[in-house]
Amino acid sequence: MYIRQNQRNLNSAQKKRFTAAVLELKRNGTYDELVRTHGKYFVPDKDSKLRVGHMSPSFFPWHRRYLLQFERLLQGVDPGVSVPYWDWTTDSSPVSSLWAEDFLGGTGREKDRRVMTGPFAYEKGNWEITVGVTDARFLTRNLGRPQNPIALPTAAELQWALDDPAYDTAPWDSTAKGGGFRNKLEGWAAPKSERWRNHNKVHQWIGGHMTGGTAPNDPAFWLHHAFVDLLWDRWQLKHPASGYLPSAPLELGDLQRGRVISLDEPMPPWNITPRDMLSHQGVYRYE
Ligand SMILES: [Cu+2]
Repeated sequence: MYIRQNQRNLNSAQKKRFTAAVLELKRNGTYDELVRTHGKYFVPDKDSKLRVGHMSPSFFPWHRRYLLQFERLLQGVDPGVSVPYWDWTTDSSPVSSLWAEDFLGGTGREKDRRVMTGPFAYEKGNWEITVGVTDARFLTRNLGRPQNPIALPTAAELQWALDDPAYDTAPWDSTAKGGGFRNKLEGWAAPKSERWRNHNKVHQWIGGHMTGGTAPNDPAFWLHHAFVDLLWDRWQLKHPASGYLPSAPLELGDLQRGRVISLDEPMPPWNITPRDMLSHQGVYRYE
């Protein structure tokens, strides 16, 4: 049992150990394997394929398993490291300590969004983008999107998702606008005036690599998704009578049959079901 800490409480030695372990995974090639996995399972709901990681109920359990894989690799490098979480409702500024030189580095420069500071700056020589490359091989960010400003989700916006007692609702995709905690927190359910909510809005606020299927190219991905993972706990605590849905494979004739994962079906690429991921007790806890 280990602890996942709020990133704002890490001391400089802990930040150093985390980023050093991440850089080692990059160096030995396993980091880019992880990025490839995320890209491969980034299936939008206009495709009629299985959606396991996004726009579907298994968004939470799939990412929980994915983060655990990353964390096990980190701990293979340094057993004292775990994934910190970033509470974006409180650390909501582009100048918060998260984005400092000694941790993730800051926003990209204006010209080409290239991250110039911190351990993942291209110039440091340790962070070349190799998966999902468009043209440039440097990490890009555009924190807060100054030319078309976007704010991080507020506590009230987050609460709106947490208050929904239904885990998810048909049609179990990005259009499940009637409600459901999953779609409200993943962030597709939004009023017309606003395109993004919660989790999706955070990806947009960071910008650059974080806005695409190979978002884990930016190590900020893990801290963001650790908070999303914590929020799943918070929702479970608030709604003890609610559970993962759909609880059984969808009926014959349902257009989403074969495209979403129900409670006891395995989530590729692993032989792990949502039920296996409902709790992380005994493995880690949030502090
Ligand atoms: Cu995400």
